[in-house]
Amino acid sequence: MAVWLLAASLLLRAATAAKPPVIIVPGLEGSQLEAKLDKKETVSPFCAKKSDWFRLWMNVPDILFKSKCWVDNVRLAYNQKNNSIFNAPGVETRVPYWGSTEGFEELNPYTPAFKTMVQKMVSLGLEKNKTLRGAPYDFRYAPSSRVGADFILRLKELVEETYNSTGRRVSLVSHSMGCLEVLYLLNNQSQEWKDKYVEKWIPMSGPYGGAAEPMRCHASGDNEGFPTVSTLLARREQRTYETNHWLLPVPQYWGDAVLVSSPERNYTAHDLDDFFDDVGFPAGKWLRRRTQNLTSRVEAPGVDVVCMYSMGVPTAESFAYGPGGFDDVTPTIVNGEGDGTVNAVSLKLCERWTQKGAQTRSARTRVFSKITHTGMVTDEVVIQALLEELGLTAPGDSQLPILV
Ligand SMILES: *[C@@H]1O[C@H](CO)[C@@H](O)[C@H](O)[C@H]1NC(C)=O
Ligand SMILES: *[C@@H]1O[C@H](CO)[C@@H](O)[C@H](O)[C@H]1NC(C)=O
Ligand SMILES: *[C@@H]1O[C@H](CO)[C@@H](O)[C@H](O)[C@H]1NC(C)=O
Ligand SMILES: *[C@@H]1O[C@H](CO)[C@@H](O)[C@H](O)[C@H]1NC(C)=O
Ligand SMILES: *[C@@H]1O[C@H](CO)[C@@H](O)[C@H](O)[C@H]1NC(C)=O
Ligand SMILES: CC(=O)N[C@H]1CO[C@H](CO)[C@@H](O)[C@@H]1O
Repeated sequence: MAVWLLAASLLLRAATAAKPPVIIVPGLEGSQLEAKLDKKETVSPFCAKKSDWFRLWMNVPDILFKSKCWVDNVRLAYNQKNNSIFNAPGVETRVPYWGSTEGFEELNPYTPAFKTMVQKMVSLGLEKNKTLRGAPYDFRYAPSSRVGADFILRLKELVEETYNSTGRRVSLVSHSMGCLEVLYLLNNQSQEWKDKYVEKWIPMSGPYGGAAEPMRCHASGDNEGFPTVSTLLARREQRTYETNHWLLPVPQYWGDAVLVSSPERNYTAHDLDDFFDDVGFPAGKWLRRRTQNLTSRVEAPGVDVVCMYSMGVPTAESFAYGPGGFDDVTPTIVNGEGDGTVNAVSLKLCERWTQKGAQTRSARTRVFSKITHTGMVTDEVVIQALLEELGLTAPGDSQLPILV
């Protein structure tokens, strides 16, 4: 029996040694963030001025019961004069668990995210911190800022380091905005680099051409279901995220679709400057310019790619406002096709990588039905497909135990 087990475990090792290591890159609001405070002033006498490191994202009690303080800690500050973006005064932040999946398996003990996916990968022989790595990041910043650009550099180093330590090319798995981060990295590397280091990329639910939802965030705010947070307060936070500008609808793909309407005006993706003026946030014009050209061409990644996304979930595509303006109001939502968060027009853009001549390495898509945007990282069928694509299980193997 013991000999059997030993033989089996040696076999398993031999089998997994041959499998490429994996790096996971999560999406917007998908990594834990920590903060440390030393503030001169606060928005309310009940907010802490000073504190040691604590969990900022995702801290549900703070979001619910100290919303004002929380928003004033998590928001970014934009200086239009020198076009720079940074944390709110007196707030220092950090992203825990670099290189590991620890910081996004769950966002707090009640909000699991990549946990099931990671557990499956480990059960199939990947080893945490060795052949299974993670790239958590401060999702508020896009690569157009120093913080966001540093993340891209570190991600590149993590790919190289993982390749160096395993002797194998790396497979990248990304979700949602993580797909834009990886696309930005790959588009910025030489073909030699990609051929040397990257085995395969599996982007899941990528918003390649943006989404309609950020329009709502910038117009009136979205409290994302937190009942004690007013939309006005949520808007104060959401408008300042550099990434909520990166995720705006890209004009060349949205055409004349009306994204926001008011009794006075219809706004399409071509009218974003007027939109920002009219909703009372002119700085948005300059924030958008920072991020506008980062990934908007949706250039082929130049690595073997299997683009996964889902359709068939009603997805907000247009927000209608009444005569009361944009402050403290809830718009009427018109739904369209998509995954519940990202619109079809944007998800489907990766199809162009599969066209003849788009890239020399292989490109395919796998389209799922009626699985929500976040459901894509937890759904059993999707995870099974992912494990197959990573070469961790054979197609149709899901029901068989790996060993006895
Ligand atoms: C921009 O100005 C702010 C002060 O208003 C300063 O803290 C920041 O360092 C400046 N950024 C750059 C890149 O110069
Ligand atoms: C992996 O690394 C993280 C961060 O350094 C650490 O917290 C975690 O315990 C490590 N996990 C394993 C299984 O070694
Ligand atoms: C990986 O190894 C190469 C060649 O030895 C070296 O140049 C590079 O700096 C290493 N990269 C990392 C991130 O360790
Ligand atoms: C907005 O577009 C709709 C058609 O999509 C049109 O009926 C309406 O008159 C337009 N509103 C304004 C203010 O132009
Ligand atoms: C982005 O690219 C477009 C088209 O090439 C160009 O017209 C525009 O000036 C660029 N914007 C910025 C801010 O660089
Ligand atoms: C291959 C490539 O495009 N490299 C560029 C990546 O980005 C850095 C910094 O913006 C440039 O200096 C490189 O030329």
